[in-house]
Amino acid sequence: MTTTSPTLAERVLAGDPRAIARAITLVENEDPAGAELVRAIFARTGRAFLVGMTGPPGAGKSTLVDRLIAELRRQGRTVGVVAVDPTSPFTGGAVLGDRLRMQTHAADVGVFIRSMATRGHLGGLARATSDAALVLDAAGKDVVVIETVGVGQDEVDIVRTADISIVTLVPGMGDEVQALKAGIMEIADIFVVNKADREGADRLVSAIEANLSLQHYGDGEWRPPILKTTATSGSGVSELAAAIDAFRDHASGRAPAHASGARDTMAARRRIRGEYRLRELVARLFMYHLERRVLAAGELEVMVDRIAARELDPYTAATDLVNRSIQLPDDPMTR
Ligand SMILES: Nc1nc2c(ncn2[C@@H]2O[C@H](COP(=O)(O)OP(=O)(O)OP(=O)(O)O)[C@@H](O)[C@H]2O)c(=O)[nH]1
Ligand SMILES: [Mg+2]
Repeated sequence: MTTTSPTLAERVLAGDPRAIARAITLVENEDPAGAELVRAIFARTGRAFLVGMTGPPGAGKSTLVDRLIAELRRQGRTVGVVAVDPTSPFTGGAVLGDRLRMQTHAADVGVFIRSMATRGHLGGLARATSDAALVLDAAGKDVVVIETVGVGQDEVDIVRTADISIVTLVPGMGDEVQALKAGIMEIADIFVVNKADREGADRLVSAIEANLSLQHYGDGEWRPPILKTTATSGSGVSELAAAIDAFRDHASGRAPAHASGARDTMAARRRIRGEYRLRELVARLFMYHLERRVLAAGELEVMVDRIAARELDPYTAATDLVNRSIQLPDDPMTR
């Protein structure tokens, strides 16, 4: 038996909280050691159920997640949380807010909570949250919750990150709900109307319902339920946990009358996710290769300037870059 100390990957797999924290920092910083770590743990992932929680700023997502953690813990399940906070690079406040809001679970070894800043880089965010979720999955967390503020593309990103997408809305936007972006209607597996203690919750439920009734749901297809919650009191949270499980059973084909090959199966989603990550990574590695091995220093910037000045069109520029990287006689990618 060797006496070498366990590697970071081994410590993550053993569920060591300090190793989990370190590993997430590595992937968040796009450190090469983070890529190394993902390689080492990847085969041991895929067991956790990934829950995406999205919605407008201040909808009560973190408060709801805090209650959901309590419910899942009561059922004996371990939980990891990645809370993404796009405002923190500017204010630094909300990350702390997330910690405080979910602090109830700080002493519980069955719970690991991590806030992440987006640094205004959406592609990086999707990658970092996916990798952080992988770390928590490898560490043995049964459920991994990913909280993101819904702003534009983020809703699409969460579909690429999670097994289920929960869209949290609040009363007060009821009248505008018909203007809800089609994107949100399409990605939601469960609608949550939080702050149900406030005036207008039922109106919002009706508005979402009206919107859903315009969609066509095939035989055995999942129709997103609309749940009312009051995160501050915990009301409706056990129903939310039950709805998550019902979706999971449905998506993993355990529920009856489910059409195979449907878009809402977990396997189909995970496959799409894998493809997206592969394509995204290849694009990133290719750019990395171009910038480091093909182009002279500053050459890309010059191209960008010329495009901005309308001297060069982006199609010609991109084709030129691809051709040059392929035609290099000593191309390190093809050696
Ligand atoms: N009245 C009422 N207030 C709530 C409810 N849920 C959350 N809040 C309050 O709403 C505020 C925002 O809650 P958060 O949980 O931080 O909301 P969030 O969606 O995570 O916010 P961001 O992450 O900053 O987008 C807090 O002051 C909560 O106490 C609710 O059900 N009813
Ligand atoms: Mg929050």
